Amino acid sequence: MITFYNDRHSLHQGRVEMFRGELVPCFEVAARADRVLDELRRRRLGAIEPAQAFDDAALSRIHASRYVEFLRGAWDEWVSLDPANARRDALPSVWPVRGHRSDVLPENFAARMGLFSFDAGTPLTAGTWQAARSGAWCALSAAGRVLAGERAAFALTRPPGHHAGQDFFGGYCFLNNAALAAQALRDGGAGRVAVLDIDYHHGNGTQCLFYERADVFYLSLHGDPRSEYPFYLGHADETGAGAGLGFNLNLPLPRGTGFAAWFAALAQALRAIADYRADALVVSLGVDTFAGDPISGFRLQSDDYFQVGEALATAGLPSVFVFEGGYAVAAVGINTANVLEGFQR
Ligand code: SP5
Ligand code: ZN
Repeated sequence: MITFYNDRHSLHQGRVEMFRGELVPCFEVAARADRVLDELRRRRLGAIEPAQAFDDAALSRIHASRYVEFLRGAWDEWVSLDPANARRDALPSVWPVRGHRSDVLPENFAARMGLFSFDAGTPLTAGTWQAARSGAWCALSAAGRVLAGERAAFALTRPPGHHAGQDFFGGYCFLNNAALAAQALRDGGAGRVAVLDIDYHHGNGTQCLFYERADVFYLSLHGDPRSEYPFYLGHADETGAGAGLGFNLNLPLPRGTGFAAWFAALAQALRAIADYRADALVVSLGVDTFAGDPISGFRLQSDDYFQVGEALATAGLPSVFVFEGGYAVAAVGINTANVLEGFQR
């Protein structure tokens, strides 16, 4: 399988995220992508290429222009507030809630940070924009290669994407790489695209983007949002709206779920994709379902991921894999490569 590797990912280096009233070291670190790259090379799983470049208009198929503009200039604005900010991550600390206005763009930088985000766990750093943009290019390049006839392609990038929405960042995500890939597949001629999200966390950004659309079916297996991040979306009764009614499937699972129950839910999602008669598949490939993940609660073992890949291949669809979460750094390369190797068996 061809991999598009984001060779600028390490320009995004968060120092700290807010957790229980404290700033703690980031879980989403550059070594994650490095370990996956190492493992793909070691196993010779296929060609590894850098992305081709796209202009920012390509991002506007998914993201709001004022959000893209904000991200592009955010770091310089942050440093212009105080030169000492160059040594600090930018984190939001104020947000609009129900009844507040989002139509008036605040002049104040902190107020705009909050308008365009939903948590204080997602630091914006000096190279965040460059890294995220070049990651989006990986997803677009992978979609392009699949449209050109490749069976499958992998976008190996960080920061991840599935929590990012049309105009918000959060959950370590800024640009929604999987959504960009899905839209590129649609724009390139795929009539119906399924986005299957197997990250531990519900992809609230992706769900929001496609909730009222019938041409992109979002399906997700994740920790039950009643107790797990991102909390406010991902329940089983969210089935789509308007033209998209019936084209959103959430399969929340309790913390502690092991492989057998998780795999049964995967089989259910794959049956729904077959019934939908999708033309192409995007997989939001998070491996934070691993038993050793430091921030998650499922119990998958490294060898289980081979079967995950084999099951995904049974869909028989042109497929774009997009790297999402997975924070057990020592195992993230093995687990991710096991999925891709299983897919190719
Ligand atoms: C892409 C992705 O997987 N994003 C996940 C974002 C999760 N952010 C909240 C993390 C909460 C950290 N909890 C620490 C528990 C330490 N025992
Ligand atoms: Zn996750």
